[in-house]
Amino acid sequence: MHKIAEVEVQHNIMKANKKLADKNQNIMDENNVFCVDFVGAIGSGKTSLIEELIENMNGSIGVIAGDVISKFDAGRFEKHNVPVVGLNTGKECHLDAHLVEHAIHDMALENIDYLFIENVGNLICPVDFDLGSHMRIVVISVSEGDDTVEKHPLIFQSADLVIINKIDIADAVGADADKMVNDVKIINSNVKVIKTSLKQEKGLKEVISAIESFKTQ
Ligand SMILES: Nc1nc2c(ncn2[C@@H]2O[C@H](COP(=O)(O)OP(=O)(O)OP(=O)(O)O)[C@@H](O)[C@H]2O)c(=O)[nH]1
Ligand SMILES: [Mg+2]
Repeated sequence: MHKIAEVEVQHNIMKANKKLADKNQNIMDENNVFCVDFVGAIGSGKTSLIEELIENMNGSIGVIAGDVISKFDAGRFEKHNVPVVGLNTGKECHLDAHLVEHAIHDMALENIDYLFIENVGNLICPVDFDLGSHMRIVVISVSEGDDTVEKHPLIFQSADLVIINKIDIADAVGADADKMVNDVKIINSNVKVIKTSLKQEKGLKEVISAIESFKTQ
């Protein structure tokens, strides 16, 4: 009995979240804003990637920086002179559509072309929580180990683009980045996978083209 009740509550939460996510996407569509949700492992390079995109993409970008308690990432984005809304989740390990709804009210959507949302670093909790974004990018790095994809298949099923970052240190950590690419393809054969080194500026142009072409699809 206890288990059935749990399943029902979870089902209702997901239904309510999806309704709010659809509402968020409508607001973004009305303002011609293309929204990307960046999820991925802790420390894999989500903030670094968004910082590079801010500096190198055409179009104006606003950022929602999700974090558990700190304001570190929001502070990093502010240094690039873009509008930033910080979102603290407290004990929660992911953003949800309700939190994002509050953040988009604080963002001047009419002044931006792209809204980038950095989710809390985690490969498990964000899987089912649609935020209303048009595209989800999953960022992992070789330093999590080259079995990361096999261990966390669900997040890769939800991805529109997968980035395997820090290839500059693959040998040092004994990781095979090509194995990680193959593992993603087994889980989600249609998704594009790009290997990057944000430290050595490798793969960034490919990421920008992938976002731009997804936007025009
Ligand atoms: N060697 C190497 N280090 C990188 C690369 N990209 C990012 N880093 C470093 O990895 C660390 C974490 O990068 P962040 O961009 O803060 O990662 P994050 O995913 O935003 O981290 P959280 O928000 O804490 O989950 C920083 O010290 C970066 O300088 C890369 O391509 N190669
Ligand atoms: Mg970050």
